[in-house]
Amino acid sequence: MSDPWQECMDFCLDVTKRAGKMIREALQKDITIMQKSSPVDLVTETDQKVEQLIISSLKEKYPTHRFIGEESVAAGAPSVLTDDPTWIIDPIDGTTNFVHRFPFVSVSIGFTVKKEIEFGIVYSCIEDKMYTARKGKGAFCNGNPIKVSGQKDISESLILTEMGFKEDAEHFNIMLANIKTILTIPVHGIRSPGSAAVNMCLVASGSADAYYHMGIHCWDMAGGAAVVTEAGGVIMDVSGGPFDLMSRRLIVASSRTIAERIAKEITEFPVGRDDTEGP
Ligand code: LIP
Repeated sequence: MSDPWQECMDFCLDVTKRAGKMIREALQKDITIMQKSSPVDLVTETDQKVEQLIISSLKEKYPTHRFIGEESVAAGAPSVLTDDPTWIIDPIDGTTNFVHRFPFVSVSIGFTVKKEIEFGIVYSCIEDKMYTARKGKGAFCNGNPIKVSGQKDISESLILTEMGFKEDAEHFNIMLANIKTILTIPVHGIRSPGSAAVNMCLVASGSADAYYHMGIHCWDMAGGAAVVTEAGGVIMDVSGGPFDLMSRRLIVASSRTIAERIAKEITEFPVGRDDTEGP
C-alpha cells in the first residue's frame, strides 16, 4: 500500500531547502530585530517571510490541511492540535542565533495526523545538515542513517539545555538550580546550542546524550521529536510521564535510564500549554 504522507514529506523537503536558502541569503544582509513578548524574545522580518513562504507553498498544495506556525500564532492565529493533518512550523528555530550569526539556525517542520507525528524535518541551514525522519522508517542526516549514542550512564553524558532570562524570579532560580543539580551529578558537561530542534538532532546523531527544556513550544519540538524518536531516542515529559507535544516541555535522551534520571533530578516550574494560552 502506498504511503499517503510520503508525498507530503517529499514536497516539504523541497520547501524546506528553499526556506534554508532564504535564511542563508538574509544572513548576508542587515538584520532588523524586533521584540515579541520580552526583550529576549526576538523576531526578524526573515522569520516572518520564511514562514509565509513555507505556509503559502504548503497551503497551495494541501488546502484542506491545518497549520500551526510560530509567527502566525504570534500574530493571533490559533494554536490547537486536532486530528486533521497539521503542519507545525518554526521558520527559524534559533532566532537569537540568527541575529548573532551563531551557526545553529534551523527550519523545523513536523507533520501530525490524529495528533501523532508522522514525519519531521529539521534543516540546520548554516551547517547544511538536513535531518529527516518518517515514522517507522528511521532518521537520517543528509540521507545517511543516524542513531543515538545509546549511553546509559549519566555521569558519562553530555547534556543539552537552554537558559534564558526569566522575569519571574522563582522560575529563573529553579532553571539555574536545575543546571547546578545536573552539573553536580556530575556529568561530562552541559551545552546550550540555542536551537531546540538542533538540540534534538544532536541527541539523535549521538553528539549529545540528552536534552531537557521547559518553556519551549510545539513548533520548536515537532520536527526534532520525530528525528530523535526514529534515531532510537527516548522522549518524555519532564515529570517522567508521556511526552505531550502541546505541553511546552520535554526530555529527550539516548536511553530511558538517562531520561528518567533527569526527570528525577530536575524541579518543574509551570510553563502553561500551547493549546490554551497561545504564544
Ligand atoms: C528558541 C528555541 C531555543 C530557546 C528559545 C526559543 P525560536 O526558539 O529553539 O532553544 O532557548 O527560548 O524558544 O524562538 O528561536 O524559534
